Amino acid sequence: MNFQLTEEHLAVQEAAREFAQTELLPGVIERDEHQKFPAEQIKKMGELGFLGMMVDPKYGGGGMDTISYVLAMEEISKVDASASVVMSVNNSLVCWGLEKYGTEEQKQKYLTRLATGEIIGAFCLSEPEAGSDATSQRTTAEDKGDYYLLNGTKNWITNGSTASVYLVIAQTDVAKGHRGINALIVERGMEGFEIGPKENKLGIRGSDTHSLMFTDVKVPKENRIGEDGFGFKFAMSTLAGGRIGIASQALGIASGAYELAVKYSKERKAFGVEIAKHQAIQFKLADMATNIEAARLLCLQAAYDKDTHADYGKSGAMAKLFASKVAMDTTIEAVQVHGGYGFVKEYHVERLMRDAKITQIYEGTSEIQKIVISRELLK
Ligand code: COS
Repeated sequence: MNFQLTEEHLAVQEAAREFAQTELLPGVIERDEHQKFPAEQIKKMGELGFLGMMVDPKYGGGGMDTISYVLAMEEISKVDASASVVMSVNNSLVCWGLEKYGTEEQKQKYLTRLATGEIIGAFCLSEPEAGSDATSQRTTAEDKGDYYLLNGTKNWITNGSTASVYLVIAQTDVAKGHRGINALIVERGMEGFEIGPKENKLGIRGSDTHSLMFTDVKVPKENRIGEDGFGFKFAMSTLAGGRIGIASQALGIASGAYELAVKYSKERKAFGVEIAKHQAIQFKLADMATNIEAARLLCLQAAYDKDTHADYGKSGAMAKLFASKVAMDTTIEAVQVHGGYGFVKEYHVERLMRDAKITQIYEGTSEIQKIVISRELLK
């Protein structure tokens, strides 16, 4: 076993840290408050290669491994989880899904621009009545010969109004159940495709979350990903990797809050000494650091499994389940360490606490992760 990061890994980590501190930190509080999408920052992230990190360079990507991606996600998420969810969706759901399962034409047409961040993508599975129960798709993609007629509504779609390319999961043949589901590439601007109002969220408020409506949208057959009926497996397989991204996001939210708590506890005095000298604070920091280290190891394990072509369904689900709990627990404690200052926006930890919650919900709730893990255990 070798726990040593390579020179390349350390360089990626440093570049992400530098970017987060210099480009994302200024304005993060205001973007959260006003629900402002970090458009300029996302553009720069694309230019720096953070939006297509693992994509083959021949399609415009960085050709990096999943470990690099985890390290970068942690650094970006320490500061701005609204930016890191864009990064996670574009890298692990959209780019990875297209590179793994798309045709050469689809890759040339879409992946090359998505990997460089020239455009960003969205992944559209959730519906008003299909979140965890992902096979219950009400959105239909009726087979009309050389095109699909797409009708339905998708909910809570990250990059909802900023994406140019949407991977949409829809039911073609109800009788075939999950084997009758397809994944279609839908372009922004296709006739009948409407973007609904922006969600007013508890956390990741800078990210752009919308419902989407499709009314008789004609999607050409060549925009289907994989064979007819492959859509559900496409979604499951893609989400398995997506969970490593969200686990790393949760890890970053936790480590960001922890670093702020350490800093504050060395500055703030109570009863004549820095609060870091009180055991009540020391024990909190010890718990936070231990949990974060364990979450980081689970994230890196899942990334390593993916990079070595081992099965990463279970390790990715474990990483997400654990890291998202650590994010929640750590941010709550970081607010506590900050006392009254933790409750106001200027100190960042209340935002991180609000941001943490979504990591236990999206890309499979914690309860879904337990289903995935226990099924693997009992196979
Ligand atoms: N990769 C590839 N295929 C997979 C897979 C994976 N990781 N997981 C499941 N599949 C396949 C199965 O092999 C099965 O195919 P066959 O019937 O041809 O063998 C098919 O998908 C259905 O799998 P399963 O029977 O396990 O489906 P269930 O309906 O029991 O659902 C859960 C399984 C609950 C795990 C799934 O619905 C799920 O992950 N739900 C959460 C979805 C989610 O993350 N929603 C959030 C929205 S995105 S923000």
